[in-house]
Amino acid sequence: MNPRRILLTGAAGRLGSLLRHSFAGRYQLLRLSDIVTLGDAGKGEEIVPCDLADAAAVRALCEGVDAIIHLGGIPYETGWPEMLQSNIVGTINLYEGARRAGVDRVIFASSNHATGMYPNDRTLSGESPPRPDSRYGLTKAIGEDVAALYAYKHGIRSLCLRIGSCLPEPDNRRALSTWLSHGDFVRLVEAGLTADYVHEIVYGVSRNTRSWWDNAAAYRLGYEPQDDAETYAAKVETVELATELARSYQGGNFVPDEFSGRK
Ligand code: NAI
Ligand code: 15L
Repeated sequence: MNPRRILLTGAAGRLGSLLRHSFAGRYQLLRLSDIVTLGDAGKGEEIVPCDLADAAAVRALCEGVDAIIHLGGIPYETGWPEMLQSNIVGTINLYEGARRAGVDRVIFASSNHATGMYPNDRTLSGESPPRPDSRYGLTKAIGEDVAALYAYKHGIRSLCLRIGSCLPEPDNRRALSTWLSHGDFVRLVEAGLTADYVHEIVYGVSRNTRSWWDNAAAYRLGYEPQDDAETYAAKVETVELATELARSYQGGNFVPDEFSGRK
């Protein structure tokens, strides 16, 4: 299926702006939503401001689209109340809105921080159970389960992307493993918009030589990454994270923050 009407949440953010730019003029409708300002609507765009924590508003937001790319939420560690509202309640509202509106598919921006407490010498896949490194990572693990509920019980195709580090270039040694180039991010979302699946969890990562993640499931969906962080190795290999804990676990700097466990 080729969706024609797409809702993009978190559209004002870093990744949302990237997709807005890449998708401009390519779909019958690109509905852009965020709690912060999005500027003027371009051709084929519709701007619908919305707080994801507002169930009624999210229900209306989901009406009349075929596919949703759900990027909206807080992308860093903060307190429970904010995490609960924007990331957990927000994602539940989004899937419930999608169900009521009969939306075909949702692509959910999960994060590598859902599995950040695995050490760097482990190779993971989308089937690896969560080991969140933070409240933030836990909200993403919960989002993956919300996606499973609505996929298997309500028939909404759900693709969860455990995104690594989506940056113009890798900026440190860790990112040589976790980098997702901007071009590959767009390619991964494009694959998710057309592929056939029920519920899949894959990593959002480029074809990095040093990747910690086996992304065969994403390749089966048609994702063909074209970039490898190794191209930048000479530039960033010596740029190390500050602590031993951050260097040892996949979650990097999220791990030492508030850490009180076994070293
Ligand atoms: P961002 O912070 O630039 O964009 C997120 C957007 O969500 C913001 O524009 C914000 O206003 C909006 N938002 C926050 N709370 C909201 C609410 N209650 N209602 C409506 N909108 C709300 O973050 P970025 O980097 O673009 O990330 C997009 C998504 O991808 C996030 O869900 C993030 O957790 C995930 N992700 C991003 C990674 C990256 O490398 N940038 C890595 C892993 C996951
Ligand atoms: C994330 O989930 C964050 O949203 C992003 O800002 C980066 O920290 C990224 O993970 C990462 O792990 O590099």
